[in-house]
Amino acid sequence: MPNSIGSNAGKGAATGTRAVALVGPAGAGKTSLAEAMLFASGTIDRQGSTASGSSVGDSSPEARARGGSTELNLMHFDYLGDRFAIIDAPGSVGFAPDGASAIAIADMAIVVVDPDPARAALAAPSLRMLDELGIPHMIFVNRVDQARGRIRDLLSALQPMSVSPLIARQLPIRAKEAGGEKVTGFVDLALERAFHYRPGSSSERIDMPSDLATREAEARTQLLERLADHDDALLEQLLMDQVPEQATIFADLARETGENLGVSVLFGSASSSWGVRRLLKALRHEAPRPETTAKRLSVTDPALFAFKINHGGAIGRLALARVLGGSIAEGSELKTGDGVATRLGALFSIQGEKTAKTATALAGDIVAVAKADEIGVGQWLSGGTIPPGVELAQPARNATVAIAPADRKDDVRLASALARLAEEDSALTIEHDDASHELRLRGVNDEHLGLVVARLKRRYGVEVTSKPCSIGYRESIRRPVRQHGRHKKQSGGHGQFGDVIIEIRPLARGEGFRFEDKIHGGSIPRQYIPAVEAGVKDACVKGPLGFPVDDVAVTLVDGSFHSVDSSELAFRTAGRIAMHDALAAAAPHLLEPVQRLVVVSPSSATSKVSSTIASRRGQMLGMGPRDGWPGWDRVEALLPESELAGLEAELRSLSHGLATYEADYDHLAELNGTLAEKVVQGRVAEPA
Ligand SMILES: Nc1nc2c(ncn2[C@@H]2O[C@H](COP(=O)(O)OP(=O)(O)OP(=O)(O)O)[C@@H](O)[C@H]2O)c(=O)[nH]1
Ligand SMILES: [Mg+2]
Repeated sequence: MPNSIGSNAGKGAATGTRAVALVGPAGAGKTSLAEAMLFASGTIDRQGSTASGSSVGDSSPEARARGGSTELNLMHFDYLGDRFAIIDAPGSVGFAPDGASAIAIADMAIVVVDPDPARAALAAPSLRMLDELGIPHMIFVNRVDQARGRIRDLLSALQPMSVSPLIARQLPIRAKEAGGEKVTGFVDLALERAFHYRPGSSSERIDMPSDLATREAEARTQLLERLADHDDALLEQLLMDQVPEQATIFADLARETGENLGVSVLFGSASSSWGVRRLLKALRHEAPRPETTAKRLSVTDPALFAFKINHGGAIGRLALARVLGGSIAEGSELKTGDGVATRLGALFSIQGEKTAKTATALAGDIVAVAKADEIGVGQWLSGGTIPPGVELAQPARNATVAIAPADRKDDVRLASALARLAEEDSALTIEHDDASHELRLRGVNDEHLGLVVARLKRRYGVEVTSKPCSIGYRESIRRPVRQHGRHKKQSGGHGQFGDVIIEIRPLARGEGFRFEDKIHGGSIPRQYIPAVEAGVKDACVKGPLGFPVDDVAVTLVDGSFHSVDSSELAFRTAGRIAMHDALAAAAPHLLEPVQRLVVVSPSSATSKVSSTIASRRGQMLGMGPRDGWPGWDRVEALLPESELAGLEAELRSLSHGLATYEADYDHLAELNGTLAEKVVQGRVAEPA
């Protein structure tokens, strides 16, 4: 049945659903490849495209509008009796964290890359992540319909990014055409067969092109020698000049992938359906089975791993999860690692935006679980032993924005909508800033926060205004001052009288606020002294430049009182007046927060990174190779917080989208001159 969700019945039961994650740089063609796989397997009867908005994946209005994935896509297909789940992860940095937990529990991954060797570096983060998590993977070089460079050069550029050796599985067949050469087919080096691409259908077997004979023999020898590194019997055969069995080669290839000994490289074109059936066959024979993954993740009893919470569909809150170690049914009693018991609600299988009810989930299946409010992201649930936790790197959250509902009536709705969005989006956090009273969203980058705002509006009907978060400026003083402050009011009946003399002086950076009382001889009765301190602090909330005051010592040295009219309130007011005037006379100056910044980038971009840091008033602390990342550097610097605005986008644009940073508050530093004047003027212009 076209466009429907295949049933589990009778299929996959023997082998279990294998989950294959599609990862790699933004726009490489992952969602297109998923579509091509659904089409090649006969799951859909027409191949849609992400560009025209007709693909099974990227069905959310946000993804359609962007022309690229904004969230994880899940699909299923059956191919020649084997069942597969596709986990199509967004490549764009702002949305990539949405796929991270799901990738971690996949049986294997396919890194989809562009054929241009100049863009090879874009695959580094994906290859790195898979190696670190120990997830078996292959590489699919997409867009060979447009390839101009040599696949060999691409492989040489990719190899340093991979721990295991790359294994070229195919050789391109090229034909001359106007303006250069074009890939028209491939030689399968394991099968020793040549194929000619036919757009939209399976490739046609052709005779081995005679001009390729030498190249083919060379490339096949390379392939076999690679395999012989881990197969002594094969090595012996090669040394004796014997031709190995096809079955040996395929078994070895499966072992290379399954045990992370080598990374097979296949190529094709997702949008033209080239090489997709070849890839599916490789998956059938070589993708590790869910039992292997259960072992990798130390799963011993039937268990469910929740990798995402979804509020976006019609059914309400759904926990998206993978079943490993056995089957699980609707109504099963399971426990979380904390011992909380939960009864599973209805189970659904997923095909893009469509869901269909299913009673049982078999080992390997990916399902959505309804009414499971106890299930959170990253949790295992099981009736038996709970498997160990899955460790994931936290995404760097480099963007913040202050938001407010456009309509005050939406205050409550905004809070509940944000809670849901944050639950489903692990990279989003919501903060209330006490000093500025701002409601802040923190996320990966501006693009990510833009998506959050778009989702708020579409899903929950809440429109918000957003503005940059205010910077935590402060102020201090430069010189000591002695100041008299008096509050005196005579308005019939009781009057008010408070009179103080204070001395203030600057403290070293970071010492904060200090108050000392040096009253002798009772010029101010003891019970009023805390009120004076409170008044002094009142004046520090907003100093003469408009910001909280820091690093100042205040000594109360003298004063006078009135036996009837003095009160705590009167002394508090006198303290405030004295401090207010003292600060204004003590040469106030501005302090700005400075962050400690760590940038990682490909070495080719490092010098540009340093000049960007310098042009943003940064101070370099150090530069050197990034640990464990050949060809990458790590730059450490101090940078004023106000200079972080737009840094993320600038770093990406100068590094093909690869450089990222992490920043943390370090200290406050003096800010003078025109920059300081601008900040103070801006503060004066702000509404009170
Ligand atoms: N010429 C050509 N274009 C392709 C091919 N595969 C995909 N495209 C186009 O490349 C663009 C991006 O494809 P997607 O499948 O959305 O890329 P993606 O990897 O899913 O991107 P993200 O979701 O943003 O990470 C679309 O316009 C596709 O039509 C291909 O083999 N050849
Ligand atoms: Mg995509």
